[in-house]
Amino acid sequence: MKADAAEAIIGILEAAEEVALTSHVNPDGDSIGSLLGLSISLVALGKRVWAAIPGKGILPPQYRFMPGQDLLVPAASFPERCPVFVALDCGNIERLNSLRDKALRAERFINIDHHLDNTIFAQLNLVRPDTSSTSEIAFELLKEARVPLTADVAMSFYVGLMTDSGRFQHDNTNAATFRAASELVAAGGNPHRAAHEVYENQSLEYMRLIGRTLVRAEMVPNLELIHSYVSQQDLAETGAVMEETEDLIDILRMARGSRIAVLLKQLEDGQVRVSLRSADDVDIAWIARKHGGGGHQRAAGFTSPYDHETTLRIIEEEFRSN
Ligand SMILES: [Mn+2]
Repeated sequence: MKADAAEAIIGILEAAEEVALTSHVNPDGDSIGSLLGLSISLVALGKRVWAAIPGKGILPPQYRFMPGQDLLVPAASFPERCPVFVALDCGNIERLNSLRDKALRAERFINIDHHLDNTIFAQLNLVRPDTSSTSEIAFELLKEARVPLTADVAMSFYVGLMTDSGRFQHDNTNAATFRAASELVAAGGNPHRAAHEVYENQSLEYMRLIGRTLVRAEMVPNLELIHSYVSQQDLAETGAVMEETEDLIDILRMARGSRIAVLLKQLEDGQVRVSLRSADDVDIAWIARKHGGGGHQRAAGFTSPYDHETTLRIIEEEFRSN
């Protein structure tokens, strides 16, 4: 851990009486896990905490078992000028969505993240791309501050590690990830419950959506690229909600012969959210960056103003000309 940034952040959090914390818009398990784990800890230390998911503020259904979610408040209820504002798992400031301006107005603006392409947008930036997850960084931070780890906090961070490491299978998983996971489980994190709630407790509506998405999947053999899409009509007809589709891309990318997976999700406003995954040595982050998004070398995304067919054509062209 970058000692100076971590130390400075610990000092600020220890001194603070009020802290605002946020995940990124359309939050994943790591963003939520780090948000809830830190929020529970700060409340236990007697701080006034504002914790929110920016944008629509919806906690995805597969995370509704998580401790600390009663601490979540609407993003709009954040004070105009927060004494301390902590952005979690946000690679760039746009990920703060509706909370961007309040973050910039905060007296102290802190960025805790593990994305390689983090734009270092805050006053204090603790960015560790060598770490499995933001939850792992938050866990290390609390350890360094000698804050006691409760079972609820351990469970929150464990969910972050589990989801961002792809159940300890992605290439960001190393001995340090398992050491952190081991400590979290020893402190009360429950691996069986976490896996069951997040991965094996899907709605039948979402399972039907998975079916549709796989039925229409297509392979572009010369690019070793598999793609599919989800439309608003699919959501309406199956009854699934977009927030529960986080792992859909990981099902798509299992197909033999694919080294790149592209999932296009039509948003309510007609824009298309693009998720990209790749295998081995294929870097896909550059495409996401080029189109205003970001992410990791093998897991990235961006939002496209075009429909899914045009967006797919653009992506294929990028790979062909690269
Ligand atoms: Mn993350």
